[in-house]
Amino acid sequence: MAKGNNSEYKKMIDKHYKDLMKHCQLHMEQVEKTLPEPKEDLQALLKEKGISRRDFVKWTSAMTAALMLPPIFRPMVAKAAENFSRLPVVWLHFAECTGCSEAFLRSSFPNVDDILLETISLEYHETLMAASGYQAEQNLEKAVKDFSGKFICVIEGGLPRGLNGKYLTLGPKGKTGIQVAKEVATKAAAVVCIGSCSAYGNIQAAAPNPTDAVGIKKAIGVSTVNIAGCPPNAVNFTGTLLHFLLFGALPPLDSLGRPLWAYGKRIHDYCERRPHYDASEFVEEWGDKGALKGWCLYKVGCKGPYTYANCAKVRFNDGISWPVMAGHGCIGCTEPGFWDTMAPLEKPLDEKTYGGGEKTVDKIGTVLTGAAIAGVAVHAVASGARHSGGNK
Ligand code: FSX
Ligand code: SF4
Ligand code: F3S
Repeated sequence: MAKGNNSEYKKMIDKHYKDLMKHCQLHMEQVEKTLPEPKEDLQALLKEKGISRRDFVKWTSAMTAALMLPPIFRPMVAKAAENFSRLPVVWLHFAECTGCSEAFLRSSFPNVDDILLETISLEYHETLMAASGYQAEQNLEKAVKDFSGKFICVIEGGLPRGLNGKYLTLGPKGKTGIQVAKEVATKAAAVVCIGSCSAYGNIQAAAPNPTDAVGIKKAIGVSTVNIAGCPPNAVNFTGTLLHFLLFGALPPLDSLGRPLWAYGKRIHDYCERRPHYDASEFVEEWGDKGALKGWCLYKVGCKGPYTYANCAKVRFNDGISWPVMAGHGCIGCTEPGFWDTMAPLEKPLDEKTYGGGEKTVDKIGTVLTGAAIAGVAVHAVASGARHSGGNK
């Protein structure tokens, strides 16, 4: 690029981030005026849990970078974290295993993300609340009325459409999941699908899908942001809510409704076993010499080359490990329909259908990753003007 063009480009980027910062500041002032006072004092809670100021600063830097924002946004990310407990959340459960809630809540050594989740202002959460029956239903109605247009509707689980939705009924009036989802989601500021079940139907929707289960968007036609994974990573959820607190909108999404900052690259792109893949060093069967040496799991079914997610980067259980590190290939749990499309889970995909094999796999991956990167570039230019969210 010529020198003149370079400085034009720099000017354009500087202006973009200046505008974005202004937008962020205005929005955060609005948050302080319109949303309830924080229910928790984050700094006090961090201290109580043994997280130092230094660790918190490190976390805000990492989160700012993960959200693809320049370092000047770090203090704003810290502020948004302090405002986390202002955001009213209604958390619904439909057809699923509740593994998503479990994954988020079972942390023996909580990090900042886990503590943020502890502070979340849950107006309604069937697994955690004490109320049941009519009282629970009243709580839900009250939360939706009191915070209409302001609350985040978080949904775990897909919706069965068979028998007019009657495969899944809830509450004392026996409403179908579809009815409840419509009543609540249409009044929310944003709908966040936690897990591949609410995002795409997942295990309930696996062939032969006897209840005609589908994801929320397909079932009721609302835009959703999909924190895919079975279960997904808590970091991808907290980051998405922080983005909402910073800008009043969801982050840029890929064509499947997944935030690009978390799902913009393949498992295969970040994987620590990748040098072995490149050197054609494969585990041929479980427990062989290659397995002991930590070689690539492609030949025992790893679907990392076809799967978009940041598991290798953020890991699970306080950053301790992730599936491939633990010795099993990725089964593609962030992709729609993976129980069917990625099967058999412990064998490579059919070469004829998917163009598998060591060389073609990488070619396909590079093309897909190129598309994801193009999406990010568009965000850098367009997001200042258009902070709308949801997969349309
Ligand atoms: Fe689904 Fe979550 Fe898998 Fe389970 O709620 S994404 S079956 S971990 O629990 O929805
Ligand atoms: Fe890692 Fe799987 Fe890719 Fe091998 S095929 S490098 S194990 S993601
Ligand atoms: Fe799922 Fe693969 Fe990550 S199975 S948890 S996307 S490594």
